[in-house]
Amino acid sequence: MPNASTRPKRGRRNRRAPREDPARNELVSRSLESAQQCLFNQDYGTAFVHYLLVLNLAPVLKDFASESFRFTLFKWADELDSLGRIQDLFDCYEQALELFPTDEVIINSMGEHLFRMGFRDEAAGHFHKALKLKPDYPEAKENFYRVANWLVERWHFLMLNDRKRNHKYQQAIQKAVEGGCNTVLDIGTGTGILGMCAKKTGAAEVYACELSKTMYELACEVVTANGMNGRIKILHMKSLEMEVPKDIPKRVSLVVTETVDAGLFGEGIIESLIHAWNHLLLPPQSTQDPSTPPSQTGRVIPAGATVFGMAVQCLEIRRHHRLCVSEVGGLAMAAAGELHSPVSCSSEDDSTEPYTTERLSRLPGGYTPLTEPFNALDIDFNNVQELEGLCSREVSRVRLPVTGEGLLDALAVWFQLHLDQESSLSTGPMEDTCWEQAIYPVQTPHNFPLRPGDELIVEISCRDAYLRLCSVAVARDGREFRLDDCLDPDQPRNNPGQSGNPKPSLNAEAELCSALACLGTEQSSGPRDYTMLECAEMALLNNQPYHDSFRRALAKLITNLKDARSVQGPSQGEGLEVMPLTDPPSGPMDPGPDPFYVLDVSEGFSVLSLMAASQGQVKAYSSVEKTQHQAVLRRLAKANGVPEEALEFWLNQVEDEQAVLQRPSREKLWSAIILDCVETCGLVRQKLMEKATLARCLLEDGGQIFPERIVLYGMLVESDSLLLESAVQGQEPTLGFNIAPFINQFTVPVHVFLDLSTLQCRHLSGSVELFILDLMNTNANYTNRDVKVQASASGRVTAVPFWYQIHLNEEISVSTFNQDSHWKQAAVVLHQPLEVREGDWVRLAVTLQKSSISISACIEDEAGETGTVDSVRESDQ
Ligand code: 44T
Repeated sequence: MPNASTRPKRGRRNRRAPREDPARNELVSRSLESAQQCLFNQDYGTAFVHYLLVLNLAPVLKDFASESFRFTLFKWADELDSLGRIQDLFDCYEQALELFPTDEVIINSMGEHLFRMGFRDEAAGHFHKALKLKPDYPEAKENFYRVANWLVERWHFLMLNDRKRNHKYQQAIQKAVEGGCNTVLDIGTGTGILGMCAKKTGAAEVYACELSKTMYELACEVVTANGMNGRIKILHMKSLEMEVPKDIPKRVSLVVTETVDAGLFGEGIIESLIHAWNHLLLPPQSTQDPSTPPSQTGRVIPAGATVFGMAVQCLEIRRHHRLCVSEVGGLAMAAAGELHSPVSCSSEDDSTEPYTTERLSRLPGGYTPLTEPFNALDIDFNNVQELEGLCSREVSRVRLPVTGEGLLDALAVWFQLHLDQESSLSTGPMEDTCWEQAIYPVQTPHNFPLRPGDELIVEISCRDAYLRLCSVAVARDGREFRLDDCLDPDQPRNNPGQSGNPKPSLNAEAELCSALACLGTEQSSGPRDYTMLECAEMALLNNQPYHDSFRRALAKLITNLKDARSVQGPSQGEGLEVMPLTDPPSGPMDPGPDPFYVLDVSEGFSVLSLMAASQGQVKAYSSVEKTQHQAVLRRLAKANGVPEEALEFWLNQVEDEQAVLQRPSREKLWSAIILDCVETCGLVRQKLMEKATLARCLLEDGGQIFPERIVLYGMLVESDSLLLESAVQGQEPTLGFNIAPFINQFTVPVHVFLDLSTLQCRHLSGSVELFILDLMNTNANYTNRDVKVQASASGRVTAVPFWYQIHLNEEISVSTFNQDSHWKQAAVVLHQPLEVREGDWVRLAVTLQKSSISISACIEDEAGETGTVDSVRESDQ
């Protein structure tokens, strides 16, 4: 295979013996022929080698062969990928890029492979490069926007826009530096802001470390742009890897850090500070000898934190973490067994997180406090013994008086960060803060209503450096009822006398009885068996209107198809009660009517295939992949009287070569194909239209794709909060530093995972149809559309949130914007706000390229025409 080292020689030979070399020409043309033949035979590996040879020997053919070469490369790369030959895969891309160094398609595709393999930074670099080469290249744009969110998380913008927070940190640092702490280390510097504060206030030496490559590079750019290059030493490493004198010459007198997440410890601050105290900081000020000057002692900003918790009832949290319905789309759910979200503080399972995060004040439907906020923990970051002892501390139990009535859905947690003795920041739900709160959901499947007079017993511990809060029991009428069966029953209790009594009191009310019927008191059988569903999968399963719509639409289709068959005359075995659910070519035993074939290609866990199978005379194919999820569907099938053979998991058969393509075989085609068209985040699924085109070719006459059509709706809004998380706002420098232009390179125009019902915004128009995607007739689709919308109020249009009406058939549709939805909404944030007056007509130019939407907005003049340059106020994204 030619490689870089052979090229100079080729170059020299080319000069001496150019084109007419007949032997070479012969080789080129034979290789080209072989390449084409191999391509035709789908032998991509050999085709690729031939193409490499051809194009290295005859670069003039590059234009002619580039398309086939790329095609071959991508096919071969996919094969190498599935074979796990990762090094070979990247070698192929390197070779391809030697031939086509500025080919944005190859660069972008290599980025996609890198991304899939978890090399996000490198992937982002490729997408960025592809985009620079071709700024309107939709795939690269979409990819870059997707990774930008990962690389520079949105909270960076929120934090930099939070002036109160910036000033408090600045003041605390200034006071410490002026008080004598003159050597500083900024752990997790992000954009470099706290390190720059320390330098500006006169610290002699400032060091900063940052583990993210993108953020490290950004910090270097920012520090240079602010004239501090060489005056702050930035290291691309995790603080835990830093050593004195290898990375910094000597121990520092001040560590500043904001490596805290909504749950305080999730960014590893405990570990980082223990390490810093042991290896990077000067010894702390001793209480015996408080006269040691600050320059010779160590301290940390923030100095400590107080963690608060509160029990809440919240339907929105509940429906994302546990099953709330007993029936879904006509299927009884009891047989599903226990279903959990992957958020659990009691589980030992590595795939679970102890908490998730939400901004409580913006949760749709709100929340009801069931207890007063309680103090869960106090921690002193300047006391290394306390930090070290945290994880070995006994589990502490607190008894909280219940003050509100309702179901216990979660413990919400927030904290006060004490920057120093005088100043602190709070992340509480009642504050005007950009912070989210940590949510520890309760996953017990029982509905146990708490009421004033009860006591909630919560255990607080610190394991794997995470703070864990677990509601374990409720005390009522002198008895304790366990909430968490996952506790080890063999472990001694603090008060075995009470909780050891297995019998609940006899005078309990009906409500309590039913709740207790399923509540183990002490006879818990140890860790229960449960199946894990992602939060969005859980919310989907709880979405009854969605499943009911599908049930009706499927029933209607099957009825129509049955009618059509009866008009066409009886087919083999028609009318028999028993349906044959063996594969169609199953031979002479096949007595019943042909089943209808339904394929569900939804991503993740979906019961739609089972719902289809439960219609009778249907053979359904599910795309559910996880063995545990398949087991749930099998259990549900059995319990709901669906014959085992009526439901198949086609992904199980992929290895069985052609199995997928053969089904349904004979002349049969699919009666229905269910496509999962909108992602939970609020975007159209990638490659949806390609899938629809393919699906349409596989349908029988009268068959249907679900959904058949999607209509995109949007509205004009003025939302400052969307702006705050999309870019550093305003012309003013951040704390006097020039940061915005650098971080704002990572601004993305489309925001996802929004809750439009609670988004802080003013509506400046009603909702308007933006776009139609016709899945049954993909040729009818367009990529651009101009939409006129009239402003219903004056204001600044900063964004166009959008959502979908998903039409299953002519009559039945579901919206991605309603309170039961498992979907969130998305919004295009305009590059520049557009001033509108009530009654103005705004023209939105909507583009949907691939699955990425872009919208630009401008005012139309009174005649309804787009105005002249002067009269048009224009904004695009
Ligand atoms: N998010 C807050 C968490 N790092 C902030 O790479 C608040 C979330 C949030 N570098 C909504 C609102 C808000 N050594 O760039 C990151 C990270 C880096 C380290 C070197 C270490 N030991 C670490 C640990 C982390 O520090 C930076 C900041 S972490 C802050 C997390 C507005 N949602």
